[in-house]
Amino acid sequence: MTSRPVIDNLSSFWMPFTANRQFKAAPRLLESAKGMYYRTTDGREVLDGCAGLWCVNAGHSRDEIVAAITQQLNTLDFAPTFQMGHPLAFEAASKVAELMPAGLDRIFFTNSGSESVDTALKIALAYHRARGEGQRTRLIGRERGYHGVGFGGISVGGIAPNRKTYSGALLPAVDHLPHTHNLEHNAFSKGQPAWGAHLADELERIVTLHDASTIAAVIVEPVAGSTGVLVPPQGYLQKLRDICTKHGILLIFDEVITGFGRLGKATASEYFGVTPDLLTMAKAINNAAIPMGAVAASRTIHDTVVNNGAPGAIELFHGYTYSAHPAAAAAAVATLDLYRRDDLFGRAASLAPAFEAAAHALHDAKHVKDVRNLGLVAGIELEPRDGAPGARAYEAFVKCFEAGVLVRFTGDILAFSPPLIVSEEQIAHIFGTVRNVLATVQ
Ligand code: PXG
Ligand code: PLP
Repeated sequence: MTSRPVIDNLSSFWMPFTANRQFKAAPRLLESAKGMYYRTTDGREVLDGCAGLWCVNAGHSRDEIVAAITQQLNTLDFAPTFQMGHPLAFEAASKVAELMPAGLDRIFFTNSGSESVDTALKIALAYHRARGEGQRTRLIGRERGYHGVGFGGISVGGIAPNRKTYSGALLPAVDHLPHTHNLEHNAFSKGQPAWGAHLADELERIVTLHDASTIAAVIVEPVAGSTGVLVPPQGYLQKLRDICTKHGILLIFDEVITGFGRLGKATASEYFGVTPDLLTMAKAINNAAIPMGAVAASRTIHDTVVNNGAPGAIELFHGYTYSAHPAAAAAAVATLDLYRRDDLFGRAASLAPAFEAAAHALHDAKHVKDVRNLGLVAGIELEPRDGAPGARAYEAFVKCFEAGVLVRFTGDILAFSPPLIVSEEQIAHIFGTVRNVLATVQ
């Protein structure tokens, strides 16, 4: 049963990334959440197979995080961080820095992944300018990349519908690497596909075309999430790293989804053993309890920019009213403590084989043309319905929700990214429900 609205007017809220008319004709409303479960407004429990939007890695409404936020709001609700500070901002930054790859220990706070991406792109330009290479302004993204919805993010992003309407106003100096999705070679890969590292060599072609001296940075998601879970081919990320290093180009890993345990390590960088120069994060940084994002910059980048400023002058003209908001910072400190106390990244790593097996058990389920996975993230790609791309996955998504399991879909791909507290039984239940639902999907 689709839930009935408990309020009678759904029209004022213009919903993000939503088919508004379709949704409002048959809404799905969540009222509360605890641990692995949402509760709908009509009183049904729904198992969260996607950690909200890939963000609630410690599970919902965790007491420790709620208490920290509540106490913080009662103590210091807001404090400016422009030419002022508050202790928790510094504590949160130190705690985030501890989890970052070695050397990336300078943390700039934002309020979302989109802001983190724009911030990282701007830091890249500031760095090159500070070291006397201000002509390096070109940014390289990748087809099918998702880097949020700011003008910077959609410019380097590679999801066509997110760009089309705004195409006349995108950043002028951008190019894109090819994506790495290829079912002919890589269908049903478990973990990293064997084929495709050579696609990183396309960066050499782009560098030759524009000349290295004009290129500021390359930005990629280590595992592309939003586009439908694309796992990097073996060796691919290291090749990108090597080419960037060779040409003095900064490498940015957008870890908004992969950060904080999704792959069983604090970062994808740690998981793959490849260190970027800048790393963007958001979402699970504070279990999504309060909006927050951040950019980790290498010491070199930070020091180059900061030491280049005149004494007493602002070094980086950038920041948000809510950068390091006290409630968000309190949530981050409590969340990072919880991840450590409960070893949730280790838990994700130890669950990954069972998760992989449960996902790949659907290789012969109806409509399935690919299953792919890494850590606690998986994608199941469906054969699109003739003439109606996306309709089949949408039907599967709605039926899963009605059957008590929340999954995410994009195009005809179902995506799975449960909170890291998920149990093996719950993993089996998620994929078992999907199998049953797919059998009934047109
Ligand atoms: N970069 C990456 C890699 C992301 O995954 C963003 C930037 C933007 O973050 P904000 O906080 O501005 O949304 C993201 C966000 C989905 C989905 O359905 C994915 C995201 C957000 C919402 C939905 O796949 N990723
Ligand atoms: N627009 C106006 C008129 C503002 O005054 C400000 C901030 O002071 C902003 C936008 C930016 O808002 P934020 O700092 O929350 O990103």
